[in-house]
Amino acid sequence: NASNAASRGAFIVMEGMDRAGKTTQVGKLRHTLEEQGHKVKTIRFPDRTTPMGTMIDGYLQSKTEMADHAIHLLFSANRWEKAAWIKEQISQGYMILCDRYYYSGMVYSAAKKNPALSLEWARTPDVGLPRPDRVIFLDLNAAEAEKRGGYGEEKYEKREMQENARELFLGLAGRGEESSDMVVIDAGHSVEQVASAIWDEVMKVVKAVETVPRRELSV
Ligand code: Z5A
Repeated sequence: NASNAASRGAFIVMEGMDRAGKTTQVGKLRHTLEEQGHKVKTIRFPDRTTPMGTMIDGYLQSKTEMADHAIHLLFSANRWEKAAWIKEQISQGYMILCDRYYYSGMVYSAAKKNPALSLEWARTPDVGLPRPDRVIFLDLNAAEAEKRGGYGEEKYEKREMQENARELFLGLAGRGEESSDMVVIDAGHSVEQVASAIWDEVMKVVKAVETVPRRELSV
């Protein structure tokens, strides 16, 4: 109802490629929002601290093997573990800044090009999760990302996987709910320039949530 909508926080997701600056920008955005008097909490996926997160961490570090569908469902379950918490914080008026969410879930699994694991299949287990008020996709090509320190040792940190994932991310701009939720920001500029472009978007959302109720992801 309108009174709940008036006091709720916004749910803002930062998405992007490896090294695009998601963590850096979540930190800066938190600072700016807090300076303006907002209550803020941050969260990141995968959340490697939970039992499911521990299994995901083992997989990403190539310590364990898992079927593509099984690891996909674990990433989704890891979000479901936090769904009630996210709803609760938003209803208490907290701005939630989330470093990666179901967009990464869809895109990295589909980027494996397993014919039995389409983008649409990959989205299904996340239906019903809290829907973001805005998803900021920090766009950076693989060559630029590599200049920021080269890839590490984790499973998906390979040029081909990153390029497939980027193409799929950009394609989400034309897909259903994602097309209205996602905004693409060029992450190839200075930290300050990117932060300023993000703030322009977030300002609009902070205003909009005063009248728009929280929603869930639908099919
Ligand atoms: N994954 C999945 O498959 N399914 C899922 O459902 C989910 C995730 C949720 C681990 O993610 C993997 O999980 C990931 C997707 C998959 N695999 N890949 N690739 P993660 O979030 O734990 O790891 P990450 O994305 O690789 O984090 P990251 O490398 O830390 O990236 P970042 O947060 O975007 O970047 P950063 O730490 O802010 O910055 C990286 C460096 O660049 C750092 O030295 C900064 O100082 C520098 N930087 C930042 N901004 C700039 C600018 N503007 N200019 C120059 N340098 C900059």
